[in-house]
Amino acid sequence: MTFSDTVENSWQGALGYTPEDHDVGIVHIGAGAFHRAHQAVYTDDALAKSGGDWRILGVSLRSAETANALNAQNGLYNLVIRSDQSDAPAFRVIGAMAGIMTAQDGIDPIIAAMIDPKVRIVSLTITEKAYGLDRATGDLDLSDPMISADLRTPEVPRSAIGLIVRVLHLRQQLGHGAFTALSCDNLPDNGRLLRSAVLGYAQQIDPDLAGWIADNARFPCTMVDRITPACTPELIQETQDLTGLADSAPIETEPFSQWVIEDDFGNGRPAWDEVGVLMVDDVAPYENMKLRLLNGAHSMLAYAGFLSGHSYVRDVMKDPVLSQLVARHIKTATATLAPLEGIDFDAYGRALLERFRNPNIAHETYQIAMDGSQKMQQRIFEPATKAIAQGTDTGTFTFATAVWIRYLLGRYDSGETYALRDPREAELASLCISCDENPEALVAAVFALPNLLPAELAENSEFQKAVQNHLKQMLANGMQSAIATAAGNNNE
Ligand code: CS2
Repeated sequence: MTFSDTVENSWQGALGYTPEDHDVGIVHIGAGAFHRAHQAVYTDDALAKSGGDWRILGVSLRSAETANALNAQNGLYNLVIRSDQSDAPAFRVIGAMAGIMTAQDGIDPIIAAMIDPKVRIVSLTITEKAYGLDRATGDLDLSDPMISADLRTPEVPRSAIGLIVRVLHLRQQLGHGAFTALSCDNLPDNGRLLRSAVLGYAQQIDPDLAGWIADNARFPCTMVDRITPACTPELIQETQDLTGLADSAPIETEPFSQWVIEDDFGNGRPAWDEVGVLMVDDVAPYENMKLRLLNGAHSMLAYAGFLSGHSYVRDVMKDPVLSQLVARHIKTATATLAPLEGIDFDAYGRALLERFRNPNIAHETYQIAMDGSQKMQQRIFEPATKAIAQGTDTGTFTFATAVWIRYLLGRYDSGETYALRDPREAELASLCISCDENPEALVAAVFALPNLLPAELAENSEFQKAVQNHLKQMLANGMQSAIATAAGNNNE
Protein backbone atom coordinates (compact mmCIF):
# COMPACT_ATOMS: atom_id res chain seq x y z
CA MET A 1 0.00 0.00 0.00
CA THR A 2 1.39 3.42 -0.83
CA PHE A 3 1.63 6.16 1.72
CA SER A 4 -1.09 8.35 0.22
CA ASP A 5 -3.53 5.44 -0.28
CA THR A 6 -3.16 4.53 3.34
CA VAL A 7 -3.59 8.07 4.51
CA GLU A 8 -6.54 8.66 2.25
CA ASN A 9 -8.16 5.46 3.43
CA SER A 10 -7.59 5.58 7.11
CA TRP A 11 -5.56 8.59 8.22
CA GLN A 12 -7.52 11.42 6.68
CA GLY A 13 -9.43 11.89 9.93
CA ALA A 14 -6.19 12.20 11.86
CA LEU A 15 -5.41 15.36 9.90
CA GLY A 16 -8.45 17.18 11.29
CA TYR A 17 -9.27 18.63 7.86
CA THR A 18 -9.36 17.63 4.21
CA PRO A 19 -6.30 19.09 2.51
CA GLU A 20 -7.91 19.18 -0.95
CA ASP A 21 -10.64 21.48 0.35
CA HIS A 22 -8.03 24.21 0.68
CA ASP A 23 -6.45 25.95 -2.28
CA VAL A 24 -2.83 27.09 -2.41
CA GLY A 25 -2.17 30.56 -0.98
CA ILE A 26 1.55 30.27 -0.20
CA VAL A 27 4.53 29.41 -2.38
CA HIS A 28 7.56 28.39 -0.38
CA ILE A 29 11.02 28.54 -1.96
CA GLY A 30 13.42 26.01 -0.41
CA ALA A 31 10.98 23.33 0.76
CA GLY A 32 13.58 21.27 2.62
CA ALA A 33 13.57 19.55 5.98
CA PHE A 34 13.41 22.71 8.08
CA HIS A 35 10.42 24.19 6.25
CA ARG A 36 8.53 20.93 6.50
CA ALA A 37 9.22 20.63 10.24
CA HIS A 38 8.37 24.25 11.00
CA GLN A 39 6.29 26.60 8.83
CA ALA A 40 4.36 23.73 7.19
CA VAL A 41 3.43 22.39 10.63
CA TYR A 42 2.10 25.74 11.88
CA THR A 43 0.16 26.08 8.63
CA ASP A 44 -1.20 22.56 9.05
CA ASP A 45 -2.41 23.52 12.54
CA ALA A 46 -3.93 26.77 11.23
CA LEU A 47 -5.75 24.94 8.41
CA ALA A 48 -7.16 22.42 10.86
CA LYS A 49 -8.23 25.11 13.30
CA SER A 50 -9.36 28.01 11.15
CA GLY A 51 -9.37 26.83 7.52
CA GLY A 52 -8.65 29.15 4.61
CA ASP A 53 -6.99 28.75 1.23
CA TRP A 54 -3.49 28.61 2.57
CA ARG A 55 -1.95 25.36 1.46
CA ILE A 56 1.69 25.58 0.48
CA LEU A 57 3.18 24.87 -2.90
CA GLY A 58 6.89 24.17 -2.48
CA VAL A 59 9.52 25.26 -4.98
CA SER A 60 12.92 23.66 -5.12
CA LEU A 61 15.55 25.49 -7.15
CA ARG A 62 18.20 22.86 -6.54
CA SER A 63 17.55 19.20 -5.88
CA ALA A 64 14.49 17.27 -7.08
CA GLU A 65 14.87 14.47 -4.54
CA THR A 66 12.37 15.64 -1.90
CA ALA A 67 9.97 16.81 -4.61
CA ASN A 68 9.86 13.41 -6.26
CA ALA A 69 9.29 11.66 -2.95
CA LEU A 70 6.67 14.09 -1.71
CA ASN A 71 4.71 14.44 -4.94
CA ALA A 72 4.30 10.67 -5.10
CA GLN A 73 2.57 10.96 -1.70
CA ASN A 74 0.22 13.83 -2.66
CA GLY A 75 2.35 16.14 -0.53
CA LEU A 76 1.65 14.17 2.66
CA TYR A 77 4.48 13.15 4.98
CA ASN A 78 5.17 12.09 8.53
CA LEU A 79 6.57 14.48 11.07
CA VAL A 80 8.57 12.37 13.53
CA ILE A 81 8.89 14.09 16.90
CA ARG A 82 11.65 12.90 19.20
CA SER A 83 11.57 14.06 22.78
CA ASP A 84 14.19 13.45 25.43
CA GLN A 85 11.51 11.82 27.59
CA SER A 86 10.95 8.70 25.52
CA ASP A 87 12.81 6.56 23.02
CA ALA A 88 9.55 6.06 21.10
CA PRO A 89 8.96 8.93 18.68
CA ALA A 90 5.52 10.46 18.04
CA PHE A 91 4.25 10.48 14.45
CA ARG A 92 1.96 12.98 12.84
CA VAL A 93 0.86 13.35 9.21
CA ILE A 94 1.16 16.85 7.75
CA GLY A 95 -1.27 17.84 4.98
CA ALA A 96 -0.33 21.51 4.43
CA MET A 97 1.86 20.93 1.39
CA ALA A 98 0.20 20.63 -2.00
CA GLY A 99 3.43 19.38 -3.61
CA ILE A 100 6.82 20.67 -4.73
CA MET A 101 7.77 22.04 -8.15
CA THR A 102 11.40 21.83 -9.17
CA ALA A 103 13.50 24.03 -11.42
CA GLN A 104 14.76 20.88 -13.10
CA ASP A 105 11.36 20.60 -14.77
CA GLY A 106 11.75 24.15 -16.09
CA ILE A 107 11.31 27.55 -14.45
CA ASP A 108 8.29 28.60 -16.56
CA PRO A 109 5.72 26.40 -14.80
CA ILE A 110 7.02 27.72 -11.47
CA ILE A 111 6.67 31.31 -12.65
CA ALA A 112 3.17 30.55 -13.96
CA ALA A 113 2.16 29.16 -10.56
CA MET A 114 3.61 32.16 -8.73
CA ILE A 115 1.94 34.87 -10.84
CA ASP A 116 -1.48 33.48 -9.91
CA PRO A 117 -3.12 36.16 -7.74
CA LYS A 118 -4.26 33.50 -5.28
CA VAL A 119 -0.62 33.29 -4.18
CA ARG A 120 -0.54 35.93 -1.47
CA ILE A 121 2.58 34.91 0.42
CA VAL A 122 5.95 33.78 -0.93
CA SER A 123 8.01 32.43 1.94
CA LEU A 124 11.64 31.38 1.84
CA THR A 125 14.21 29.16 3.54
CA ILE A 126 17.07 29.46 1.09
CA THR A 127 19.99 29.74 3.59
CA GLU A 128 22.10 32.80 4.29
CA LYS A 129 24.24 32.61 1.15
CA ALA A 130 21.32 32.73 -1.30
CA TYR A 131 20.47 36.36 -0.50
CA GLY A 132 23.46 37.54 -2.54
CA LEU A 133 24.18 40.34 -0.09
CA ASP A 134 27.25 42.32 0.77
CA ARG A 135 26.97 41.69 4.48
CA ALA A 136 29.01 44.74 5.42
CA THR A 137 26.52 47.14 3.81
CA GLY A 138 23.38 45.00 3.66
CA ASP A 139 23.09 45.86 -0.06
CA LEU A 140 22.83 43.43 -2.94
CA ASP A 141 26.27 42.26 -4.05
CA LEU A 142 26.18 42.68 -7.83
CA SER A 143 29.33 40.62 -8.16
CA ASP A 144 27.68 37.58 -6.55
CA PRO A 145 27.93 34.91 -9.28
CA MET A 146 24.30 33.81 -8.99
CA ILE A 147 22.97 37.35 -9.03
CA SER A 148 25.13 38.55 -11.91
CA ALA A 149 24.23 35.46 -13.96
CA ASP A 150 20.51 36.08 -13.38
CA LEU A 151 20.82 39.74 -14.27
CA ARG A 152 22.11 38.68 -17.69
CA THR A 153 18.98 36.55 -18.32
CA PRO A 154 16.28 37.87 -15.99
CA GLU A 155 13.50 35.97 -17.82
CA VAL A 156 15.13 32.66 -16.86
CA PRO A 157 16.05 33.15 -13.21
CA ARG A 158 17.99 30.54 -11.29
CA SER A 159 18.29 32.31 -7.97
CA ALA A 160 15.48 32.90 -5.48
CA ILE A 161 15.98 36.67 -5.69
CA GLY A 162 15.87 36.57 -9.50
CA LEU A 163 12.73 34.41 -9.39
CA ILE A 164 10.90 36.70 -6.97
CA VAL A 165 11.67 39.79 -9.02
CA ARG A 166 10.70 38.08 -12.30
CA VAL A 167 7.37 37.04 -10.81
CA LEU A 168 6.72 40.47 -9.31
CA HIS A 169 7.53 42.08 -12.67
CA LEU A 170 4.96 39.88 -14.42
CA ARG A 171 2.41 40.45 -11.67
CA GLN A 172 2.88 44.20 -12.06
CA GLN A 173 2.34 43.95 -15.83
CA LEU A 174 -0.70 41.69 -15.42
CA GLY A 175 -2.25 43.79 -12.66
CA HIS A 176 -2.13 40.84 -10.26
CA GLY A 177 -0.81 42.79 -7.30
CA ALA A 178 2.25 42.02 -5.22
CA PHE A 179 2.62 39.47 -2.42
CA THR A 180 4.14 39.34 1.02
CA ALA A 181 7.66 37.93 0.88
CA LEU A 182 8.40 36.13 4.14
CA SER A 183 12.02 35.30 4.88
CA CYS A 184 12.43 32.39 7.31
CA ASP A 185 16.22 32.24 7.30
CA ASN A 186 18.50 32.70 10.29
CA LEU A 187 19.57 36.25 9.51
CA PRO A 188 19.10 39.33 11.66
CA ASP A 189 16.45 41.61 10.12
CA ASN A 190 15.82 38.92 7.54
CA GLY A 191 12.80 40.72 6.06
CA ARG A 192 14.72 43.94 5.59
CA LEU A 193 17.67 42.09 4.04
CA LEU A 194 15.32 40.30 1.64
CA ARG A 195 13.72 43.63 0.73
CA SER A 196 17.14 45.14 0.12
CA ALA A 197 18.16 42.22 -2.13
CA VAL A 198 14.88 42.27 -4.09
CA LEU A 199 14.85 46.04 -4.55
CA GLY A 200 18.55 46.13 -5.45
CA TYR A 201 18.01 43.49 -8.12
CA ALA A 202 14.79 45.08 -9.45
CA GLN A 203 16.58 48.42 -9.67
CA GLN A 204 19.03 46.88 -12.14
CA ILE A 205 16.16 45.72 -14.33
CA ASP A 206 13.81 48.67 -14.17
CA PRO A 207 13.71 51.45 -11.56
CA ASP A 208 9.92 51.70 -12.01
CA LEU A 209 9.58 48.07 -11.04
CA ALA A 210 11.71 48.68 -7.95
CA GLY A 211 9.43 51.58 -6.99
CA TRP A 212 6.30 49.44 -7.52
CA ILE A 213 7.71 46.65 -5.36
CA ALA A 214 8.71 49.09 -2.63
CA ASP A 215 5.16 50.47 -2.60
CA ASN A 216 3.25 47.20 -2.88
CA ALA A 217 5.15 44.20 -1.51
CA ARG A 218 5.66 43.53 2.18
CA PHE A 219 8.73 41.99 3.79
CA PRO A 220 8.04 41.16 7.44
CA CYS A 221 10.92 39.93 9.59
CA THR A 222 10.68 36.57 11.35
CA MET A 223 12.48 34.46 13.93
CA VAL A 224 12.24 30.72 13.30
CA ASP A 225 13.38 27.93 15.57
CA ARG A 226 13.22 24.15 15.52
CA ILE A 227 16.20 21.80 15.52
CA THR A 228 15.79 19.58 12.46
CA PRO A 229 18.41 17.09 11.34
CA ALA A 230 18.57 16.06 7.68
CA CYS A 231 16.47 13.02 6.65
CA THR A 232 18.35 9.70 6.62
CA PRO A 233 17.62 6.24 5.15
CA GLU A 234 17.33 5.00 8.76
CA LEU A 235 14.50 7.45 9.42
CA ILE A 236 12.61 6.23 6.35
CA GLN A 237 13.00 2.65 7.52
CA GLU A 238 12.00 3.40 11.09
CA THR A 239 8.91 5.33 9.94
CA GLN A 240 7.88 2.40 7.80
CA ASP A 241 8.49 -0.09 10.62
CA LEU A 242 6.56 1.88 13.22
CA THR A 243 3.66 3.28 11.14
CA GLY A 244 3.34 0.69 8.38
CA LEU A 245 3.50 3.57 5.87
CA ALA A 246 5.94 3.52 2.97
CA ASP A 247 6.79 7.19 3.47
CA SER A 248 9.90 8.24 1.55
CA ALA A 249 9.88 11.82 2.86
CA PRO A 250 9.49 11.78 6.65
CA ILE A 251 11.12 14.51 8.67
CA GLU A 252 12.40 14.23 12.23
CA THR A 253 12.53 17.04 14.72
CA GLU A 254 12.39 18.01 18.40
CA PRO A 255 9.19 18.87 20.32
CA PHE A 256 10.24 22.53 20.75
CA SER A 257 9.16 24.99 18.08
CA GLN A 258 9.04 28.78 17.97
CA TRP A 259 8.01 31.31 15.34
CA VAL A 260 7.92 35.06 15.87
CA ILE A 261 6.66 37.22 13.00
CA GLU A 262 6.25 40.92 12.38
CA ASP A 263 2.55 41.20 11.63
CA ASP A 264 2.82 43.06 8.33
CA PHE A 265 1.00 41.15 5.58
CA GLY A 266 -0.40 42.91 2.51
CA ASN A 267 -3.09 40.41 1.63
CA GLY A 268 -3.96 38.17 4.55
CA ARG A 269 -2.22 35.21 6.18
CA PRO A 270 -3.15 31.90 7.78
CA ALA A 271 -4.41 32.11 11.36
CA TRP A 272 -0.91 31.40 12.63
CA ASP A 273 -1.51 33.54 15.70
CA GLU A 274 -4.14 31.01 16.81
CA VAL A 275 -1.69 28.11 16.76
CA GLY A 276 1.20 29.41 18.80
CA VAL A 277 2.96 31.88 16.49
CA LEU A 278 3.89 35.09 18.26
CA MET A 279 2.91 38.15 16.21
CA VAL A 280 4.90 41.23 17.24
CA ASP A 281 5.81 44.72 16.05
CA ASP A 282 9.55 44.17 16.31
CA VAL A 283 11.21 40.78 15.84
CA ALA A 284 14.79 42.03 16.29
CA PRO A 285 15.17 41.33 20.04
CA TYR A 286 13.85 37.77 19.61
CA GLU A 287 16.07 37.21 16.60
CA ASN A 288 19.16 38.47 18.45
CA MET A 289 18.39 36.16 21.35
CA LYS A 290 18.02 33.14 19.10
CA LEU A 291 20.96 33.88 16.79
CA ARG A 292 23.39 34.69 19.60
CA LEU A 293 22.36 32.05 22.14
CA LEU A 294 21.19 29.07 20.09
CA ASN A 295 22.95 29.52 16.77
CA GLY A 296 26.09 31.08 18.26
CA ALA A 297 26.51 28.21 20.73
CA HIS A 298 25.67 25.78 17.92
CA SER A 299 28.45 27.07 15.67
CA MET A 300 31.02 27.11 18.46
CA LEU A 301 30.14 23.59 19.60
CA ALA A 302 29.92 22.32 16.03
CA TYR A 303 33.49 23.38 15.16
CA ALA A 304 34.97 22.36 18.51
CA GLY A 305 32.97 19.12 18.56
CA PHE A 306 33.63 18.18 14.94
CA LEU A 307 37.37 18.73 15.36
CA SER A 308 37.28 16.62 18.54
CA GLY A 309 35.73 13.73 16.62
CA HIS A 310 32.10 14.16 17.77
CA SER A 311 29.58 13.55 14.99
CA TYR A 312 26.48 14.75 16.85
CA VAL A 313 25.56 17.67 19.10
CA ARG A 314 24.32 15.26 21.79
CA ASP A 315 27.81 13.71 21.98
CA VAL A 316 29.44 17.12 22.34
CA MET A 317 27.09 17.74 25.26
CA LYS A 318 28.21 14.51 26.91
CA ASP A 319 31.80 15.77 26.94
CA PRO A 320 32.11 17.58 30.29
CA VAL A 321 34.66 20.15 29.11
CA LEU A 322 32.85 20.99 25.88
CA SER A 323 29.47 21.21 27.56
CA GLN A 324 31.00 23.61 30.07
CA LEU A 325 32.16 25.76 27.13
CA VAL A 326 28.65 25.66 25.65
CA ALA A 327 27.11 26.82 28.94
CA ARG A 328 29.70 29.59 29.17
CA HIS A 329 28.96 30.65 25.60
CA ILE A 330 25.25 30.96 26.30
CA LYS A 331 25.89 32.92 29.48
CA THR A 332 28.35 35.30 27.82
CA ALA A 333 26.13 35.83 24.78
CA THR A 334 23.18 36.56 27.09
CA ALA A 335 25.14 39.49 28.53
CA THR A 336 25.09 41.14 25.06
CA LEU A 337 21.28 41.27 24.89
CA ALA A 338 19.03 44.13 25.88
CA PRO A 339 16.23 42.97 28.24
CA LEU A 340 13.14 41.69 26.47
CA GLU A 341 9.81 41.95 28.24
CA GLY A 342 8.23 38.59 29.00
CA ILE A 343 11.38 36.62 28.22
CA ASP A 344 13.62 35.12 30.88
CA PHE A 345 16.96 34.70 29.08
CA ASP A 346 18.35 32.42 31.80
CA ALA A 347 15.41 30.03 31.48
CA TYR A 348 15.79 30.17 27.69
CA GLY A 349 19.49 29.31 28.05
CA ARG A 350 18.79 26.39 30.39
CA ALA A 351 16.17 25.06 27.98
CA LEU A 352 18.71 25.33 25.16
CA LEU A 353 21.17 23.11 27.02
CA GLU A 354 18.40 20.52 27.45
CA ARG A 355 17.53 20.72 23.75
CA PHE A 356 21.17 20.25 22.74
CA ARG A 357 21.38 17.24 25.08
CA ASN A 358 18.30 15.49 23.62
CA PRO A 359 19.62 11.92 23.23
CA ASN A 360 17.05 11.06 20.56
CA ILE A 361 18.05 13.79 18.11
CA ALA A 362 21.06 12.99 15.94
CA HIS A 363 22.01 16.49 14.79
CA GLU A 364 25.31 16.43 12.92
CA THR A 365 28.05 18.84 13.91
CA TYR A 366 29.19 18.75 10.26
CA GLN A 367 25.75 19.98 9.13
CA ILE A 368 25.96 22.99 11.45
CA ALA A 369 29.61 23.63 10.49
CA MET A 370 28.59 24.22 6.88
CA ASP A 371 28.62 27.76 5.42
CA GLY A 372 30.50 29.32 8.34
CA SER A 373 31.49 32.38 6.33
CA GLN A 374 27.77 33.21 6.10
CA LYS A 375 26.93 32.42 9.72
CA MET A 376 29.77 33.82 11.84
CA GLN A 377 28.78 37.50 11.48
CA GLN A 378 25.40 37.31 13.20
CA ARG A 379 26.26 34.43 15.54
CA ILE A 380 29.72 35.39 16.83
CA PHE A 381 31.09 38.67 15.43
CA GLU A 382 28.08 40.84 16.23
CA PRO A 383 27.77 39.78 19.89
CA ALA A 384 31.57 40.01 20.20
CA THR A 385 31.45 43.61 18.96
CA LYS A 386 28.69 44.35 21.43
CA ALA A 387 30.61 42.72 24.30
CA ILE A 388 33.69 44.80 23.53
CA ALA A 389 31.62 47.99 23.39
CA GLN A 390 30.05 47.33 26.77
CA GLY A 391 33.23 45.94 28.36
CA THR A 392 31.93 42.41 29.09
CA ASP A 393 33.68 39.06 28.62
CA THR A 394 34.73 38.10 25.07
CA GLY A 395 36.58 34.83 25.84
CA THR A 396 33.99 32.59 24.24
CA PHE A 397 33.86 34.71 21.09
CA THR A 398 37.63 34.66 20.59
CA PHE A 399 37.60 30.91 21.11
CA ALA A 400 34.68 30.42 18.67
CA THR A 401 36.44 32.54 16.05
CA ALA A 402 39.69 30.61 16.48
CA VAL A 403 38.01 27.23 16.28
CA TRP A 404 36.21 28.26 13.08
CA ILE A 405 39.55 29.36 11.58
CA ARG A 406 41.05 26.06 12.73
CA TYR A 407 38.21 24.26 10.91
CA LEU A 408 39.12 26.18 7.72
CA LEU A 409 42.36 24.18 7.51
CA GLY A 410 40.27 21.23 6.31
CA ARG A 411 42.01 18.61 8.43
CA TYR A 412 41.75 17.06 11.87
CA ASP A 413 44.70 16.90 14.26
CA SER A 414 45.27 13.39 12.86
CA GLY A 415 45.84 14.82 9.38
CA GLU A 416 42.68 13.25 7.98
CA THR A 417 40.94 15.73 5.69
CA TYR A 418 37.32 16.87 5.14
CA ALA A 419 35.53 19.25 2.76
CA LEU A 420 34.75 22.73 4.15
CA ARG A 421 31.34 23.06 2.47
CA ASP A 422 31.32 26.84 2.35
CA PRO A 423 30.47 29.18 -0.56
CA ARG A 424 33.80 30.97 0.05
CA GLU A 425 35.65 27.66 0.29
CA ALA A 426 38.15 28.31 -2.53
CA GLU A 427 39.11 31.74 -1.18
CA LEU A 428 39.39 30.48 2.41
CA ALA A 429 41.39 27.38 1.49
CA SER A 430 43.87 29.36 -0.57
CA LEU A 431 44.35 31.75 2.34
CA CYS A 432 45.25 28.79 4.58
CA ILE A 433 47.79 27.61 2.02
CA SER A 434 49.35 31.01 1.50
CA CYS A 435 49.73 31.51 5.25
CA ASP A 436 51.32 28.09 5.54
CA GLU A 437 49.28 27.45 8.69
CA ASN A 438 51.08 30.18 10.56
CA PRO A 439 48.44 31.10 13.18
CA GLU A 440 49.31 34.82 13.41
CA ALA A 441 49.38 35.27 9.66
CA LEU A 442 46.24 33.24 9.11
CA VAL A 443 44.15 35.11 11.69
CA ALA A 444 45.37 38.45 10.34
CA ALA A 445 44.49 37.38 6.78
CA VAL A 446 41.02 36.16 7.73
CA PHE A 447 40.38 39.38 9.67
CA ALA A 448 41.35 41.39 6.58
CA LEU A 449 38.92 39.58 4.25
CA PRO A 450 36.19 41.74 2.77
CA ASN A 451 32.56 41.11 3.70
CA LEU A 452 33.31 39.13 6.84
CA LEU A 453 34.12 40.86 10.14
CA PRO A 454 32.61 44.22 11.08
CA ALA A 455 35.37 46.84 10.65
CA GLU A 456 35.55 47.71 14.35
CA LEU A 457 36.13 44.06 15.25
CA ALA A 458 38.62 43.44 12.43
CA GLU A 459 40.64 46.42 13.67
CA ASN A 460 40.55 45.43 17.34
CA SER A 461 44.09 44.22 18.01
CA GLU A 462 43.29 42.80 21.45
CA PHE A 463 40.52 40.61 20.03
CA GLN A 464 42.79 39.52 17.19
CA LYS A 465 45.61 38.64 19.56
CA ALA A 466 43.33 36.47 21.71
CA VAL A 467 42.11 34.60 18.61
CA GLN A 468 45.74 34.09 17.54
CA ASN A 469 46.62 32.70 20.96
CA HIS A 470 43.80 30.17 20.84
CA LEU A 471 44.73 29.10 17.33
CA LYS A 472 48.40 28.83 18.25
CA GLN A 473 47.45 26.47 21.09
CA MET A 474 45.21 24.41 18.84
CA LEU A 475 47.97 23.95 16.28
CA ALA A 476 50.83 23.42 18.71
CA ASN A 477 49.14 21.15 21.28
CA GLY A 478 46.07 19.79 19.56
CA MET A 479 42.36 20.43 20.00
CA GLN A 480 41.89 18.58 23.25
CA SER A 481 44.51 20.57 25.07
CA ALA A 482 43.33 23.90 23.57
CA ILE A 483 39.76 23.14 24.61
CA ALA A 484 40.82 22.29 28.15
CA THR A 485 42.82 25.53 28.36
CA ALA A 486 39.88 27.55 27.02
CA ALA A 487 37.56 25.99 29.59
CA GLY A 488 39.91 26.94 32.42
CA ASN A 489 40.32 30.44 31.15
CA ASN A 490 37.07 32.20 31.80
CA ASN A 491 38.24 35.76 31.75
CA GLU A 492 40.62 35.75 28.87
C1 CS2 B 1 21.97 25.40 12.98
C2 CS2 B 1 20.51 25.79 12.72
O1 CS2 B 1 22.69 24.41 10.96
C3 CS2 B 1 22.80 25.38 11.71
O2 CS2 B 1 23.59 26.30 11.48
O3 CS2 B 1 22.51 26.28 13.90
O4 CS2 B 1 19.99 25.20 11.59
C4 CS2 B 1 19.63 25.48 13.93
O5 CS2 B 1 19.49 24.10 14.14
C5 CS2 B 1 18.26 26.09 13.77
O6 CS2 B 1 18.39 27.47 13.57
C6 CS2 B 1 17.39 25.79 14.99
O7 CS2 B 1 16.25 26.56 14.93
